[in-house]
Amino acid sequence: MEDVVATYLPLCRAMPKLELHAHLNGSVRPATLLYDRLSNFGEFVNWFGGFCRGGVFGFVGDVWMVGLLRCRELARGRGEDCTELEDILKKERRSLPETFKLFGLIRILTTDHHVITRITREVIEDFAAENTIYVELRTSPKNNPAVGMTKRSYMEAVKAGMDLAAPSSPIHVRLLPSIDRRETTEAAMDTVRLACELRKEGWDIAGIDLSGDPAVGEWATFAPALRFAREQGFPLALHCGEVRNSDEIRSMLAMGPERLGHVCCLDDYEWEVLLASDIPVEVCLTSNLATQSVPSIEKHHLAGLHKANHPIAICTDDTGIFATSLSRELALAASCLAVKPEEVVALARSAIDFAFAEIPMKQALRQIFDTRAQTLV
Ligand code: 6MZ
Repeated sequence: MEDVVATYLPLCRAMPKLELHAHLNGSVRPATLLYDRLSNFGEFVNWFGGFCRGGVFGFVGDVWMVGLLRCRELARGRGEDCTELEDILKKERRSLPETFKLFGLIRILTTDHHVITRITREVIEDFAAENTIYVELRTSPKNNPAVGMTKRSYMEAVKAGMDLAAPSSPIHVRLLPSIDRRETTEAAMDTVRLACELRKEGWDIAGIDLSGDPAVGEWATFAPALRFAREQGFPLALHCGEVRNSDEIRSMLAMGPERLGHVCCLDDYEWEVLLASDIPVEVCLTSNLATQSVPSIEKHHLAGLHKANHPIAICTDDTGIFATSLSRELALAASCLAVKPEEVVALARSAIDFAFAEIPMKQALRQIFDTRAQTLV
């Protein structure tokens, strides 16, 4: 399989792409989490360049560096956690509970506003570097009184990272605030209220996501916030069926969200309802394999969705923790489906149809996509 993936990779790297399912903290560079020498040196050069240029750049560089030093302090102060983090990161496959343990460990290192700004910038730069032209970046706004963080200040730190990345990264980035399944109804409502406020202030909020450990939380807890989000005009992207939970899967299908993520563990009836619904599915192959939500790539439901002509978008989920990229996910999908190069391009292009964007933005994306893809196949 890897040989076949390799044959598709050059095309998939060169192709313009859209990412519709990427979690900020799951897409963090492992080098940034673990602070290897290269990354520190790169950051130093970055800072020094800014310092020498002086003015605003110097100031931004200084702020950055202070954040970085505090980060290192965090990593050093939690040596034990970092070792565990490194060990879990090294594994090619890990169960869902282990994956969520990993998210908890990452969270310990990414509490600071400066770190959130830095990882946002890096994640955007990484997507832009592989020719991604549009990304809907999800993240759950977090309160953390210990560092004076509120859900709003968390989102402002994310926005600062977007602004820093913007001059060097030709990519359209939009935000999808996430409701975390661990949250109470009130906390989930707070996230939707914040999304409303930010949108009113002119932020580009694409919609609302529901994510988090699928073993935690009840549909009845977050459904009111999802309904409220919908009343406010936000499209919904729900993580669905990462584990067997028939009541929840059926409630989600009945709600008819604008997109569903994963849909790995549906029974025959739910599968039929999904196919009849035409709800686009965000397919995250490496993630599903790594977390053992599917038994093997050969048994992944991507082939079934494709055969049924069901709308799909190939996505990464968490590039950092699953050591993947959007190019690789598309190459993997192309290998599974054994499609021709022009069909791979069509698959990537079809994500425009399922983006949470208005018609003019979709038209602009099609134009950019077609201009950049015309010489490829
Ligand atoms: C469910 C996931 C996920 O929000 O802190 N997250 N939720 N299933 C998945 N597939 C394996 N991958 C990521 O990003 C990290 C958070 O995104 C959710 C989890 O809640 C994780 O803690 P943010 O930026």
